[in-house]
Amino acid sequence: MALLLLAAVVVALTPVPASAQSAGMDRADFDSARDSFFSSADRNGDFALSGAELMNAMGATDAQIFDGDDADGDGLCSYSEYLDSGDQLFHQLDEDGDGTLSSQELQ
Ligand SMILES: [Ca+2]
Ligand SMILES: [Ca+2]
Repeated sequence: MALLLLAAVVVALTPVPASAQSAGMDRADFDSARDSFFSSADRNGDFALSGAELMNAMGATDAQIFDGDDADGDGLCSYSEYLDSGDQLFHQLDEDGDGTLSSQELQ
């Protein structure tokens, strides 16, 4: 499960104007949302997210890096692992495969 990415998408949707939200989110919106989540979460700038950085970013008291976000099992979600799990998440969410996440698909 790419819960990390799902959280990023939800966070990114919050400031979107109602009109854009009802139209959904295309791949470019999704990519920019996940990039901005990653750069704000990566406090030490090593292009990898640790459990502690995730806790900060998600405002959680307990957070783990999930298997889907840490493919090589080193305990860090690197930027390339983050991108891979983002690709999987996008395809999972895009149920009709039109390349856009509608507001229904995001719920
Ligand atoms: Ca890793
Ligand atoms: Ca779609």
